[in-house]
Amino acid sequence: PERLEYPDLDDKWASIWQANPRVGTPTRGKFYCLSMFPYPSGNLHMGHVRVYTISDVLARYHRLRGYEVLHPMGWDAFGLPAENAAIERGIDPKVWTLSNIKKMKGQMQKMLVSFDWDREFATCSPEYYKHTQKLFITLFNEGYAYRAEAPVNWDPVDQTVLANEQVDSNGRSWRSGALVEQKMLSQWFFKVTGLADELNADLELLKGWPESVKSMQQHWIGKSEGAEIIFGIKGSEELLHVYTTRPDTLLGVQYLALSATHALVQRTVSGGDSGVTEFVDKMKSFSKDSKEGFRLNDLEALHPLTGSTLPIFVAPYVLDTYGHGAVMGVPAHDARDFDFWKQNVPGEDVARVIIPSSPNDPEYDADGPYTSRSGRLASSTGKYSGLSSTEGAEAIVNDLKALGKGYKTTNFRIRDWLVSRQRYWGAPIPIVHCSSCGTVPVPESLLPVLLPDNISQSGSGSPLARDKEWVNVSCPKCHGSAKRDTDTMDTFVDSSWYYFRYPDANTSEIPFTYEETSRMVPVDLYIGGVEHAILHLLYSRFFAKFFAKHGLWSGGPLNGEPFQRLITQGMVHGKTFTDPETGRFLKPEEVDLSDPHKPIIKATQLSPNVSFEKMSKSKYNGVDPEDCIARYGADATRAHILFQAPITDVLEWDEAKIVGIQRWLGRLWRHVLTVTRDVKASSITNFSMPDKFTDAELMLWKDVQDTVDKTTQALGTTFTLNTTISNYNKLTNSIISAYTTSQTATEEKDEVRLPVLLNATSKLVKISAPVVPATAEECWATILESQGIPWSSVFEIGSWPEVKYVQLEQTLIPHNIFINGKRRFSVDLDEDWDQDKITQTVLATENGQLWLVERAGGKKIQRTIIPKGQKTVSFVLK
Ligand code: ANZ
Ligand code: ZN
Repeated sequence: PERLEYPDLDDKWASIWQANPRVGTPTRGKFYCLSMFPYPSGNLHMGHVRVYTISDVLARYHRLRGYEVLHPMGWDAFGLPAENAAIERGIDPKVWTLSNIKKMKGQMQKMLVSFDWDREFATCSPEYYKHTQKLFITLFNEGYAYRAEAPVNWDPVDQTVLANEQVDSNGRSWRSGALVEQKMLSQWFFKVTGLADELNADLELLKGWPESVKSMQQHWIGKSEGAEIIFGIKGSEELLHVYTTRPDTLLGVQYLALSATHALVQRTVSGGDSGVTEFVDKMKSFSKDSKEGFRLNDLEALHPLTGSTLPIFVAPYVLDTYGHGAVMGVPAHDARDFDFWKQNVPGEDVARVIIPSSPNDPEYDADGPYTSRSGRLASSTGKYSGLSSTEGAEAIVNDLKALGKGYKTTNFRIRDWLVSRQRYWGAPIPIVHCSSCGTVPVPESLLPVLLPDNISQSGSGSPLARDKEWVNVSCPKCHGSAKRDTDTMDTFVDSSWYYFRYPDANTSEIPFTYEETSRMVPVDLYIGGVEHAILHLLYSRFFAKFFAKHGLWSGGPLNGEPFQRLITQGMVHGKTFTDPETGRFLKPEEVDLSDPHKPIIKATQLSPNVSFEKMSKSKYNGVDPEDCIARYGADATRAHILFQAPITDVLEWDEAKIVGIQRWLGRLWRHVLTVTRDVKASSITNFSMPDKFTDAELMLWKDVQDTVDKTTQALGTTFTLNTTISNYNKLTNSIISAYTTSQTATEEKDEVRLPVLLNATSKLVKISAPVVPATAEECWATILESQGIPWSSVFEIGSWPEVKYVQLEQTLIPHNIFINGKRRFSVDLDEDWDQDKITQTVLATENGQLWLVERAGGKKIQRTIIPKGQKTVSFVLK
């Protein structure tokens, strides 16, 4: 056809690909290309289109390059929205989820994404969650899963536990509107802290991760080196442990502060001290920055070195989840402690124990705390006087250690992972509670613990607890009557190990085999949203490291790290029209877009304000990928998405600009038609390259090689996918113009012979194929057919062109040499050489010596001008 019709062409090739296995044999090793699997919400959005386009282009490229590519897709299919749909619309979560998956899979196929569908799975299928449960039991057996009391959001009206997302910003239930309470429940935790040190240290191995993501992980883990110091309590045997990063300030401690949940405070409360009780109650509404405090009047702490007595406070700024929930207060050297002291003990002195090392330390402030670590210990510290902070800390900790009152230690901000959810749509925790045997894991042979069907969506407590038949079981150990655990697992558990499943997606007995996993993991390239920069990646790293430690896989070259290289793609923003008079967001149908560069508000004939913002229903700026593909085809949509921005930047989706891509595809196709018609009309049977190129052929050859080289870099190394589209465009233009010039050439040197033209055209088609697969296949098929070669796919594994400049290097092009504006002589030069090499070569010729030295009259080369593609060199002598 003269014109390619989209999306018909997409459908044509999608079905041919489906019917034909991939051809070719990998020669280069494996490439595991993974994009984060989606939650099956029901519809792909532009963000999905962007990630899957990126991963598909890179997967297709690596196959062409000869890698064994794993490019799988699945569904993160458990979670709250399915349950909400069930509650609100009475649809079975399973039915809702599966129909969403079907729809989204269809949309992905319309995008022409080449996923390995034979490895697809949904985390909500029993074949998958059986293994999630098995891994839970492995963690449990190794001491990495344990039960402890933790608070949950409790809706007192519905008598049910709420997820954080179900509590609004006023602390009310989304459903009943009741004020949500905190209630303590016994729940399951994974011991992430057990691997915190490695999770922190091994960030260093992740050279292919964005620095920003690594630093977010590092901050979340929050490793801190310090000391544990033990204070006494006057008149009691009891001890108070505090964690500090500044033992060097120990002699400046003026008080201790405790969190409300600290055992000592709790005891004072139960002892009936109404003052504390009232304060602790009030504290719930204080912010963490508040410097309020309440002094425990009956108690005094004893300093471990001096034995002096110190007041003890309850204070909201002390976190109950960090260290021991206790702080040694050093007003002189900590900003929070300083403020607290000024507010709660006004008029009292501040004991400075660290002084600046140099008199004009800019950090020193005579009226505030001195928090620098580069000072030294003041004379008031006696034997420690004059030591630097580091030396002082060490000396003090050593002395404490000798006294049994302290030691060096490391602390982490990260907490263990609470995985229990009191929800229905998740993997049931495979545990049975027996009154005689305690906590008993369900034996492997009885997995999966299936989710019961037809759970009533209303009623109190955990949904699973409502099904008495399901709950009551016999104990796997003693066969007495026992009860199932009625919690399900956090969906982050499902997504923390899914990429281990793909290499072996059809093994049914075990989650994954050691051999195949160790061969394929780590993932070579992981692409996904930056919103997963912390939890998902951290939990995944925890699982991968745990698996490596327990011999489930080799751990690979990065000490059990699962993801070698990580790309976080930017957001897609939508074109947003606002009424300049009212500031109202305008619906697309309110704007006349017949001139895409000059939109007009239909009602007022004014120009709307145009901006790009996060897509949302209220701004009427959303784009439906399915619409877009139906209108422009998958190729143009994919190319447009890549072309508009570097992959990590925000992408401003402006459909008006897609015509640029359409024009390119049109030009490419028309050119292929022209060349192949010439091929058919010619009598040539041998299309191999000639021994010697004409000048025009040489130029074209070089352009092709340059573009292959740049594309290889962009798709294989730098992932600068936006640059490839303009390179394809430029090469298309060069080829077309070489062809046109050749048609009217009068001299042999301007001719481009058909075999060379065909070769250049095929290479262009080949290197564009990862981005515009349907168009490339159509062009490729047409090229093969014109030569009478039977069809085979453009995507043959390993068929990416190698860069070959050989022919070019043998032949230099004559360049006219101008000196101060006059043409003097000519030298054969390579255009690729840099200015230095060109100058040296010219100078080395007889003419060069004559004109640039002997006849230069003592003048020197001031400037050298080498205009691209004009075969001239101009020297300016002065
Ligand atoms: C005395 C001191 C003196 C401190 C000084 C700092 C400066 P990072 O670095 O984040 O680990 N701290 C300890 N437990 C706390 C808790 N539960 N809630 C709030 N703060 C707590 O922080 C360690 C520092 O945070 C510790 O060092 C302690 O204050 C405080 F000039 O001890 B420091
Ligand atoms: Zn039992």
